[in-house]
Amino acid sequence: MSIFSIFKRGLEKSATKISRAVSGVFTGIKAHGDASFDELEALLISADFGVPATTRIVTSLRDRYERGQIATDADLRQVVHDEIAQILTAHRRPVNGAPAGKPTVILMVGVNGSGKTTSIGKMAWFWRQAGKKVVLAACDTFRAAAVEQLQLWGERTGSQVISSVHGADPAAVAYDATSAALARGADYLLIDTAGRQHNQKALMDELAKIVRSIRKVYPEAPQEVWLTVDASLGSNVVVQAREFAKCCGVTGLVLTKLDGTGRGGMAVALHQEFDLPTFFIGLGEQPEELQEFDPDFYADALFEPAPETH
Ligand SMILES: Nc1nc2c(ncn2[C@@H]2O[C@H](COP(=O)(O)OP(=O)(O)OP(=O)(O)O)[C@@H](O)[C@H]2O)c(=O)[nH]1
Ligand SMILES: [Mg+2]
Repeated sequence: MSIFSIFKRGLEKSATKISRAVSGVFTGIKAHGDASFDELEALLISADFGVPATTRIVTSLRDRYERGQIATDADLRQVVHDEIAQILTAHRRPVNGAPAGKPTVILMVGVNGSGKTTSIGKMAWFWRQAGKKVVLAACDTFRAAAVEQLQLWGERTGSQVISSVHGADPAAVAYDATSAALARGADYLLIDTAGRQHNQKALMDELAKIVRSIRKVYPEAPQEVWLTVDASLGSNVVVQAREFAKCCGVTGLVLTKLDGTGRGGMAVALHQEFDLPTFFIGLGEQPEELQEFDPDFYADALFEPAPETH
C-alpha cells in the first residue's frame, strides 16, 4: 500500500466530515451571502480545526470572494485546500542532526496513554526499514508492563532494548542506554518515558534528570524532545500540550491516533496554534501506520480526491 493510501485510509472519516462542511458553501454564498461563511466557520470548528485556523481559512475565503477571485465551487475548494496546506507547512524542518558518527537521540515525552511507547516502536520500524541501527531505552520503569511492551517492539523491529528492573531510576537507564548506543555505533537512540502531566513537578524534574544523565556521556544530546499528542481527544488537548511543551524543552510533536476518529482537523489546529513542527503521525497500531508527516499528502488526504500522481 502506498504512503498516500495509508494517509487516505487513516483520514477517511475526517475527510468526509470536512468535505461535507465545505460542500454547498459556494451555492450558499451566492444565495445567502455572509451567513454561509458563518456556517462554514461553525462547521470547521466542529471538525476540530480550532478557532484560529478556522478564522484564518474563512477570512481568506471571504477576502478572495469579495475580490472576485472565487467564481466556482472548485475555486473555493482550492482556497480551503491551500490554506490547510500552508498552515501544515509552517515550522517544518528536518530532524536535528547528530555529530558525525554519533546517534540521533530522541526523548519521547507525553501524558499517560498518549502513544509514546507505540510511536517509538513504529519509529524504530521506520528507521530499521531504512537500514538504520536503532537502540531503544526503556526509561518507563514506573508502569509494570512498560518494559515488556518496549521489548516486544525491540523484537519486532530488530532493535536492541536497554532496560532495568521495575522501579529503577530512569536516569540511570538513560545513562546506560546512551553509553550503549554510542559504543555500538547506533544511528538512533529512542528513549521511552513514563506518562506524566505537566503540573506534576517531581515527574517533570525527573525528565530534566534524564537529560542531564544523557549529557554526562553525550553532551550534544538529546537532539530532539518530542511530545506525543493524542489527537483523538479533540481540541482540549491543545492547551494541555502547550503547557507540557513549555515545561521540558519540547522541540517537536508526534500526533497519534489520527486514524478512524474523524479528528484529522486537529493537526491543522495544532499547527496554527503551536510553533513546533510535527515529525510523525500515528494512523493505527501497525508498524507501518506511523508516517513521516508530509503536509501536502496530509492536506490532500484531508481535503481532495486522491490525485492520480500519488
Ligand atoms: N488507533 C491507534 N491507536 C494507537 C496509536 N498510537 C497508540 N495507540 C494505542 O494507544 C494505546 C496507548 O499507547 P501507548 O503507546 O501504550 O501509550 P503511552 O503514551 O506509551 O502510555 P503510557 O506509557 O501508559 O503513558 C495503546 O493501546 C496503543 O496501541 C495510533 O496512532 N492509532
Ligand atoms: Mg508507554
